[in-house]
Amino acid sequence: MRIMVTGGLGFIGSQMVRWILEQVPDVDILNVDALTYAGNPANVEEYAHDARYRWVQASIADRAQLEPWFADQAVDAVINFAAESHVDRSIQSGAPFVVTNVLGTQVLLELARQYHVPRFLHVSTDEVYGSLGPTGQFRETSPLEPNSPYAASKAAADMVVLAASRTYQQDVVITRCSNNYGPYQFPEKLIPLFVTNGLEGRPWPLYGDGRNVRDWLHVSDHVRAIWDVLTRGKSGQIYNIGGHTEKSNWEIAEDLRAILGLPASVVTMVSDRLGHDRRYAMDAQKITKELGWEPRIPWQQGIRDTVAWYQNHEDWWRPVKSGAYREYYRQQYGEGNPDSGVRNS
Ligand code: NAD
Ligand code: TDX
Repeated sequence: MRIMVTGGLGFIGSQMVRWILEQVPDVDILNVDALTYAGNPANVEEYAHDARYRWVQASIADRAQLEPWFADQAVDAVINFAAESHVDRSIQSGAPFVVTNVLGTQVLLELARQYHVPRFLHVSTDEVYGSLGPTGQFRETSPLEPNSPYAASKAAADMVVLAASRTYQQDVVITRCSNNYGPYQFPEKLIPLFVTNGLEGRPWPLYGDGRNVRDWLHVSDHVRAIWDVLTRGKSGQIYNIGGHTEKSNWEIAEDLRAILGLPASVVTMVSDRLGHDRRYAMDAQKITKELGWEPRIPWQQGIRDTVAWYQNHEDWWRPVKSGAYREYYRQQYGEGNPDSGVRNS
């Protein structure tokens, strides 16, 4: 079986590549990744010389670059992770989000249809549903009410995918997951930013009043859910994935402070993110009832292991934070997409 994974040099995509190569017999992977600022070949370096793995540097929005890979290889399934994924960057500059997340998904879908790929799994997010008040949960039938430019581009992509199912009966499935955490997450996102800042003796910028709530899931539970949906999900369906672990950003900071042994003064309240969604919470009963999936890694264990991973992998995150890794790969391969240049400190 040949699986095309897009965005497989990023945080979740690289975990998917690893999971498949470790768990699934007789499989090979074509990793289509443009190598933007968020893509890092070091995330899957143990497979660089594995005959079952191949990385193709291409943008999913570039039909001419992509088509030969569909034409030459019999692809059995596409898993589409490739995206511009950071909300703060989308607030600075939305156009790359529309190009990759919307146009890229459309181009990929068309090629998958043209070359008769039996299944297309699109990786979406809870952010497409918008923001909740203090109670309630998102269901698969909840309306799409995205607020950030990032979330709007992801919601548009979901519409494009569902339209392909309804118009052409293309075999597609969509997963919508809550916030992920774990190893190899780019240190612009809350948890790796705070952990690595803590290790560097730098402050933790907490947006607004720090009471915004997210539902956290370990990345390895997410990729196992994606595999379950890819192999056993019903065509044309959407599956919510969640961790049953709602935490305010303030609570996350408290948990990380306790693990790292840092004083309360590390937290610096800063101005709020524009249009900051207040709360996300997922009702994931459908995937549990239909496919038997449930999260396995409890928060307390997952977050301790994650902090330990960053403590033990300074060789990974220091070059990422300094930008040195980008210079190295840019010299070797060039770069797929322009970087909007936004940096967290
Ligand atoms: P990431 O930013 O870590 O990785 C994105 C990858 O996509 C990078 O390797 C990048 O080089 C690649 N890429 C970007 N533009 C591309 C293009 N035009 N063509 C080919 N490759 C391109 O993102 P992530 O956190 O791993 O998220 C992966 C997917 O999961 C995204 O679709 C995101 O919306 C979704 N998601 C993420 C979370 C989360 O908490 N991180 C939660 C739910 C859903
Ligand atoms: O420095 C920070 N300070 C802070 O208070 C950062 C980077 C974030 N935050 C807050 C904003 C959010 O309420 O922490 C929360 C989490 O922020 P992010 O890590 O940027 O994630 P979020 O905006 O929730 O989006 C993530 O989950 C859904 C992923 O980045 C998306 O790709 C995914 O779709």
